[in-house]
Amino acid sequence: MKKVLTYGTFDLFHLGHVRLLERLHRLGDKLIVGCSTDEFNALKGKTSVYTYEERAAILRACRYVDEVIPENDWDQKQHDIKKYAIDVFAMGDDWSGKFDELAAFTEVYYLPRTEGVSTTATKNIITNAQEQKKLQMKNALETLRDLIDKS
Ligand code: C2G
Repeated sequence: MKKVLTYGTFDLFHLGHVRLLERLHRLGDKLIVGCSTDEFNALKGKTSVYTYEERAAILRACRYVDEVIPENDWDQKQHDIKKYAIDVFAMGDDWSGKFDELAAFTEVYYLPRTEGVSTTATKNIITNAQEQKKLQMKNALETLRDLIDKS
């Protein structure tokens, strides 16, 4: 059984995550995903909308994921590769070259990211929609105020 390992925050699960996990799933027979804990996210300088439990549950619901483990720190990869007898470690290529030292223990790949989608972009879409709504409400109130002044 060929086992594949990857890590990430996977907040606001989107098509970029799905496409990566699908390709990783195709690289072997079992895909294990190290999901960054909330504490490790803080170390990465990231805050996520969904908690670790929520992000891990969403990952477990993904057809391409066989097991989810917590990612607590930068240094657990080598240990996990041995513990789970990993054959392939892979990440999106925004990490290209960052984990080459793991080639001493397993195959290492960096797969092209899916362009045009990201957790940050998803957050911006929601923020922009909220700003748009506020503007519409403000305009409606001004129109109403004008009507009242004229009546
Ligand atoms: N990804 C992708 N395409 C996107 C967005 C993300 O292929 N449009 C990939 C990233 O390259 C990464 C994975 O999806 O391999 C998870 O991305 P993040 O949740 O942003 O994880 P990250 O913060 O990169 O954490 O120790 C490794 C870190 O935990 C990786």
